[in-house]
Amino acid sequence: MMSNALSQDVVERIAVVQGDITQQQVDAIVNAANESLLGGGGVDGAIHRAAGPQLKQHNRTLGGCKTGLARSTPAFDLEKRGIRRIIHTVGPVWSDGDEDAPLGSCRDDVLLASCYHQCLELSEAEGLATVAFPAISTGVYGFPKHRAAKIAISHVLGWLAGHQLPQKVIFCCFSQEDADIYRQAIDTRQKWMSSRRQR
Ligand code: AR6
Repeated sequence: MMSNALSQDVVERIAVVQGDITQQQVDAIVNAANESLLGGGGVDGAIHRAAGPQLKQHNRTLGGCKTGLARSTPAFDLEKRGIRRIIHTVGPVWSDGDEDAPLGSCRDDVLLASCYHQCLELSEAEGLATVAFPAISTGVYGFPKHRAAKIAISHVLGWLAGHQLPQKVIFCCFSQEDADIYRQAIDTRQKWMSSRRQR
């Protein structure tokens, strides 16, 4: 998915912010949901509270969502804040593999990358220009944070290199520590890209 020809323009289409995803000024927010799509704790709980009870009522009609897939819904009460859609995706539960194994070598990596891919595809199909992602699977689902950030960044940059939409992707981290992990991963990626360009 990653292209060696990634340009600075693509890197400028991503941003890291620290905060509550329900407060972001974007067209769509991604929810780290569970397979029921009926709400839970963490970011899922925050999004359901902010969107209001209609979201749960609507999601009852969807019949759930498998791990690695995504579903788009209206944003209900969040529309007042300018958010048009909520894209619900179900990340993998980290299955205690070797967190230092090469990236992409375990099923959980593939499923997590699939979550990003599905959300980006839906964003493009729905004409959404700005999308905010939480750090999917890195809370209750226990995915190692650095590993998840590398997968998220690599996959999103790869997508943006080949697609006009979304125009901008925000990685919305709840804690400063998580935001630093993303910034460090982007920095490492940029250094790697410029070293390849100089060869
Ligand atoms: N805004 C942005 N990020 C947040 C927010 C928020 N308001 N609240 C938490 N986070 P988690 P998972 C961060 O556990 O690991 C739910 O119960 C949090 O700090 O929400 O994919 C679902 O129903 C962490 O970095 O999602 C599922 O059962 C990240 O969001 C299960 O948890 C993800 O943490 C999904 O687990």
